[in-house]
Amino acid sequence: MLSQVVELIESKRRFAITSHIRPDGDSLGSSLGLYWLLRALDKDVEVIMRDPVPHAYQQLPGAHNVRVTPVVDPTYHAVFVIECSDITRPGLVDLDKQLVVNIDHHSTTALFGTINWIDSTASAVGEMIYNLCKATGVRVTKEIAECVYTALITDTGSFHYSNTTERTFKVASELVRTGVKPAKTAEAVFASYPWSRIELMGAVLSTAKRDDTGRVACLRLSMEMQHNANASDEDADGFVNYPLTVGEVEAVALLKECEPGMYRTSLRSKGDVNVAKVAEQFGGGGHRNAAGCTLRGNWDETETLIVRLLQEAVSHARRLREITEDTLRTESAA
Ligand SMILES: [Mn+2]
Repeated sequence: MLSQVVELIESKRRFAITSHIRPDGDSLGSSLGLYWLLRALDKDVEVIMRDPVPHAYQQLPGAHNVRVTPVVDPTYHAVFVIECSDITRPGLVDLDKQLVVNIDHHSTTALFGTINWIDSTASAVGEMIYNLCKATGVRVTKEIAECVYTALITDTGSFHYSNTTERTFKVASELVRTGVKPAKTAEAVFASYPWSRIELMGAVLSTAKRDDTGRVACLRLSMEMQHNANASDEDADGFVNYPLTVGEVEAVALLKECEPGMYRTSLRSKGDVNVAKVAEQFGGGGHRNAAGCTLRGNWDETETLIVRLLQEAVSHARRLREITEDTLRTESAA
């Protein structure tokens, strides 16, 4: 919990920070935000990642200091692991030999750390890093603010998703007061794509299909499409959200072929439709409205299966809604 993290920071001095493979806005924004926080306390600290910083986040303060390595150096007092579901997610050899501090806002995380600070009410780990500034008495500098703000806008979909709360806006407001320029940061993050993304988007969106109800949609991304577009893995980030921009669509799956017969599957939904429950059936996890898992089989049978499970999730949410409405009607009639 938070008090243990504060105590550890106060009592030790040599730290590393890491996050999952293919780091995103929250993992990098939070890691670098924590980096600047620890620097402000005169600690020895470095950010280590297995994968390089994607283009969209290279403007973050400290991004050029991220050390890309597949192995953890054995001389740290503790390693902070940011938003990882388990200890293998950073993809770092010998991480399990370190004193690990697990910091996450996903309630599905395994409690793999010696210290586990999990806050599922936080919109992003970035929000937790902001709270850590307050708890350690570190002033929120412009560097910290830019890192945390990037974490917030990426994990909340620019304040669109259901994890956006009053507190998210309060934190964002203070970050802007500290000197963050929202338009400039948004442009750096969201208008930095290569053309290969447009080509890949065309191929992926051409596979879009809806079920008979119009409430469940599915997209495919094959290895061949990725190869033809000369696209990187991160080029497809966010594609899964496009079908949700259609009013009736309540749940979406994007099947990404990572080897023949194996699909890294992203699930998204609106409102009460719980896709984390669907992902968990296949050893995956996430939030109610955003989750992921790995599926195996041929394209058609895998798509049929996931569409059926999403249809069930949509019907389940509808039934719950009807029961609640009935109860409310009965209560108001009584
Ligand atoms: Mn996150």
